[in-house]
Amino acid sequence: MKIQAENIQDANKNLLDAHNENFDFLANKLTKNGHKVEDILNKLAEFQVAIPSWALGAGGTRFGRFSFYGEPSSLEQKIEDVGILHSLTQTAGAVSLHIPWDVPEDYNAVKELASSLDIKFDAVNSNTFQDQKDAAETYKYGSLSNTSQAVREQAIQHNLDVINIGNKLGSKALTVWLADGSCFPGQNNFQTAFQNTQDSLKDIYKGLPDDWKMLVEYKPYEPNFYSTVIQDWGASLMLANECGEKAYTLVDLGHHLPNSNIEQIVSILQLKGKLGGFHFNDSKYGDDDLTVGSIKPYALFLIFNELVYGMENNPQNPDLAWMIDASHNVKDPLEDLIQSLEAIQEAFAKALLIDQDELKAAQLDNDVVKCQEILQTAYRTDVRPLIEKARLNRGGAISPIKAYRELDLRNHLIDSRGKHTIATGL
Ligand code: PSV
Ligand code: MN
Repeated sequence: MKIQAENIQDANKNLLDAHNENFDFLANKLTKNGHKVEDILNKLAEFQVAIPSWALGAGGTRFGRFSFYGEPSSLEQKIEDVGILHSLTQTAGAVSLHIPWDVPEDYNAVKELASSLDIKFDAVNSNTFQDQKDAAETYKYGSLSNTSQAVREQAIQHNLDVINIGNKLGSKALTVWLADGSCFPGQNNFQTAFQNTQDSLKDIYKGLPDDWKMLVEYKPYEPNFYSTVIQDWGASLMLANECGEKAYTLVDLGHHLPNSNIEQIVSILQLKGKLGGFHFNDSKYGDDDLTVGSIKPYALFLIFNELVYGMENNPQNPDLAWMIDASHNVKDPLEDLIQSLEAIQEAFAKALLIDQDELKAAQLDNDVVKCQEILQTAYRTDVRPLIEKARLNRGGAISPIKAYRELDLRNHLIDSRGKHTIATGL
């Protein structure tokens, strides 16, 4: 299903006058305060976030899964869903595939479909956290860290296969997230597990094409509840450094213990040129996989402040692979993703309003109050008209959620796909 430009224009009609009024008011105010509104709009338009192929269906929890029906049951349908998101928001111009959930059957057809919807293939994700049908070895006690060489070899080969699949689609990065760890003290030798992981990653790295990156994701707990082999950014950075210059750390917002200072982590990684990717979500307690910005929008803004600083001041750090990484059980996945995209754009736009020179001067003066005022003045600005304008300029919806509902898109998907389809994924 493809949304026509006229459908979006129709949905925009009733909102256009109010949008123009709000935008003019904000643009005047920002211009008077020395901001370059056109530059901000361009940066917002350029900022594209990958949608993970597994997030288009109901993710659920281990206690249950409640579908919104009409879920995509093939990779093509998943790409069509990303197409819907991208048409409405103009921000979801990439998809991040999880293998083996989404191995293409017809590469050319999949590539053509994606390019017709203006969607690129971002990082490909390997999966050694689940056993695959007919696999010779089990990952029950770990994959790249396993004490068995045969298991490690199977997991290494899987990652090489994923690189191969990504290569055929035009991806340029492999994300490795390991569930490896232990549930009970004494179960694992920490050093052996870490060393095995290091050696396995090096073997994968050898198969990485020259223009690719390897992104090493960390997570403190879950599914293992006592220890995780790559539990934090320090472990990830050590592994990346050992592998080589094409290996980077990937930060997932939800993969921190409560109250961790994530903005400081991303800042230092960028200084060292080692931040490769970022997964967006939100959480109240742990890796709760909630809609971006739904719990701690100020923390997200502070993270974006550092990301923007890094993007402007750290040429040693590469462009980042951005991806939403959240699960859905009580919301329509597409609506949830729209809300996440909106929250990301909002935090980004607010961070762009921070006058970095003024902040630097206040920091040099040790004017702590002024520093806080500068950040919070930006944070308190209602930037939604800017985001609307950036979308509108590219043919998107003023309000993607309203348009999605007005166009009755979920029901159209149910009509064309059926009610009880199930998307592969978690
Ligand atoms: C693990 O919790 C994770 O954040 C990794 O990025 C996975 O690829 C994704 O979620 C889906 O399991
Ligand atoms: Mn993640």
